[in-house]
Amino acid sequence: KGQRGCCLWLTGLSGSGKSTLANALEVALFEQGRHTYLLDGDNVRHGLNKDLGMSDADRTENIRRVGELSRLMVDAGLIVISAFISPFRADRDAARALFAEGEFIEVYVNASLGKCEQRDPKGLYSKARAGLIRDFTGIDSPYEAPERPEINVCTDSATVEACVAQILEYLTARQRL
Ligand code: GGZ
Repeated sequence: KGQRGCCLWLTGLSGSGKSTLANALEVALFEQGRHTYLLDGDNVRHGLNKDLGMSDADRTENIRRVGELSRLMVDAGLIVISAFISPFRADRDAARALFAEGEFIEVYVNASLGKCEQRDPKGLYSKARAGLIRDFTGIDSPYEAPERPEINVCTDSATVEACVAQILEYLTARQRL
């Protein structure tokens, strides 16, 4: 029962905690005996999408391909965790449209720009502020926050463990675990 695939789509600013949460979530799901796959910029932008940059059009194409790839992996029965900034609402909605009802679970990794910039784990915000990186999300490229995400995790205030628990509870309540 419940061994169906689904796509947990993590959207949020750079430094919001998508990767940290995605990794912790993968461990928790593994402990539940579920087969998962984590898609993120690190394994997609160096291979499948290495022809794409950070322009609006390239981000749209990045998300379109990742949506299609997630769809195929969910067909194979996996729980796919797709962790991309995915700044445009229309692109996330187009990915959602590839899935059956309940299969696409939008998780807003909700952290204020101020906190993300404070953390700046890779020093990218300071480079963007200095004009060394252009089209940086939140600085000179937009982020359209989800209006009705299935799950909203506040990584400003909640621990990683609490955010993982919140997502597992959602999956359990929807009989996805
Ligand atoms: C935003 C950028 C940029 C620009 C490089 N804007 O936090 P990170 O470092 O590790 O992850 C970010 C990643 C963004 O790739 P995505 O595929 O998630 O973006 S999108 O969904 O918009 O297609 C960030 C780094 O790449 N990075 N330049 N200009 N983030």
